Amino acid sequence: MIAITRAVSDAINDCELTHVAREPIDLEVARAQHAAYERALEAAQCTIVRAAPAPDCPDAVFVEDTAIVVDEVAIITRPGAVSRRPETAGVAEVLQRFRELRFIDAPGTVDGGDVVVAGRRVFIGRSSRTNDAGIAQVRALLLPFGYDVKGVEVRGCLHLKSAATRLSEGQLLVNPAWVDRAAFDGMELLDINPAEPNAANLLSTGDDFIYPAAFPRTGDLLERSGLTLKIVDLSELAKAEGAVTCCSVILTA
Ligand code: CIR
Repeated sequence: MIAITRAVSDAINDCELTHVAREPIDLEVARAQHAAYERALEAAQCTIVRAAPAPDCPDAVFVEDTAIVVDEVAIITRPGAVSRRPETAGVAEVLQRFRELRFIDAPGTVDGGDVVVAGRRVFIGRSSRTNDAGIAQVRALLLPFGYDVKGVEVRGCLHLKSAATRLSEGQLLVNPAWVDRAAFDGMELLDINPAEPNAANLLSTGDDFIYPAAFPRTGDLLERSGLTLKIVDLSELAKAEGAVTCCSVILTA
C-alpha cells in the first residue's frame, strides 16, 4: 500500500475551523506527532510518498480532502473551503504516477473527508464542504467501474468521516449522533462510546488500524471486538480539526 502524506505547513495556525475553537498549535509538536503518524503508517505496511510541501496552504497536511482514490481511478476534488483549493495540484502531481486522474468541476465541491468507500459502496456526506453537484459528479465518474454512490446527511460534525469510517468491507464504526444508522442499510455498524463523540475516525490500511490515543474507551471496544490498533497521538492536529484519516491518502500500489 502507498500512503500519500504532506508536511505540516508553517501556516497551520491559520487553518480552517468549523466546530472547534481556535487554540495555538505548537508547530514543533505537530510535526513530531505527524512524523510518528508516518512511522505508524510504515508499521501498517504502507510506503510513504510525500507530496511537495505547501507552506502557504495552512491545511495542506490534511491530504485526504484533496482526492478520492479507488483501484481504477483517482478523483481530484474541489474542496469546499476556498482556501484549500490550491492544495489539490501538488497531490494530483503525485497521484498521476499511480492512477488515471479525473477532476471535480465547479459548481461541485467535495472534500475527501466526506467519502467513505466500503467495497463497491461509496457513501458521501452532504456537509458544509460537499454539495449535491459534487456528489453527482463522483457518482458519474465511479458508475462505469461498478460503484454505488449514495449521499448521506451529516449533522454536528465537519465531515462524514468524523461520523463514520470503514472497519471492513461490510462494517463501519459510527457515531449515530452525527449520522443516521439507516443511511448505511446492509452494513454492520459498531457504535463508538458516546462519551467520545470524535471517536468514529479510524484509519484502516488493509488489515491494519491506526487510531488516536484520545479515545481510549472506544479503543477498548475496538480491541475487544478483535482489532489490533496502532495508537497515535495527534492532539496538536486535532486543534486544526484534523484526525487520523485526514493526514493520508491510502491506495494500493
Ligand atoms: C479544515 O477545516 O478543512 C481543516 N482544518 C481540517 C480538515 C480535516 N480533514 C478531514 O477530516 N478529512
